Amino acid sequence: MKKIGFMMMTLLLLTTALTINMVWAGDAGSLGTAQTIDIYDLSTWDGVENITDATEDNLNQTVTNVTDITNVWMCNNYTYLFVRVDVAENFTGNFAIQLYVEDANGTVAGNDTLLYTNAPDIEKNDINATYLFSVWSNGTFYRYNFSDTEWTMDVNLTDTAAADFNWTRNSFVMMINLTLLSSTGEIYTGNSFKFEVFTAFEDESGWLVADYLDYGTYTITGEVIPEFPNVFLMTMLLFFAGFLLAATKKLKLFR
Ligand SMILES: [Ca+2]
Ligand SMILES: [Ca+2]
Repeated sequence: MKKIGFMMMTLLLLTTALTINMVWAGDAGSLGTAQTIDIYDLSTWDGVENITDATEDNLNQTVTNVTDITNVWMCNNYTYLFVRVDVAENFTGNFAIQLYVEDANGTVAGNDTLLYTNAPDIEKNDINATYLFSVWSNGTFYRYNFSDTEWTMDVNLTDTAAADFNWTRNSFVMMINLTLLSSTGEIYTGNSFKFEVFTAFEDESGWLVADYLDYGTYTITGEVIPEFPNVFLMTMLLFFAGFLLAATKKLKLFR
């Protein structure tokens, strides 16, 4: 009897160990939290999970820790995806924060090409990225899509309500309308996509990738774009009202 107990205990421990180790190479983790963020208030991130990136793993060592990613946070509410990138030191100089994502609708294939490829140790993206959201320290914010053989700017997000960003010391926050993540413009709870976050820095040779968070997976969580259910509800109510009217007429309740 003792033997069986011991065997079961060993099996349980083995299973636990295997489960913990079942993270594929490159996969940094999974996120999915429904929460509304004020991009100007970091305390609104309380309770949101994040993924830790190694410190001092900057690919280009001439670049300071300004671009050394330490933590990546992600959550969504019914309209926006919120992304927060923490770095080791206060952002200064010319930098870029870049979010590569797969099509949240899962229909349009992307590519593993990077916009900035001249970093010494990285040539390719781990994921099949369809969209790239890039913000530069000069205030420009663009969405790119991968068409044919290259990344093409397709939406200028700089002065639109569809997206916004803010950075405070070493935390960078961006918000992106959920429809911008999907090739059909439609997105639902449970849709998931792989993402990667890169930081880039400009020196005399041009833009260089400085650090990246190897891919993670994000799952859209909570109620999404409530305009759709409301329209559905209104239609159903109208239909029901019409049905009631027809029924009462037929029953000659109205004379
Ligand atoms: Ca890092
Ligand atoms: Ca890294």
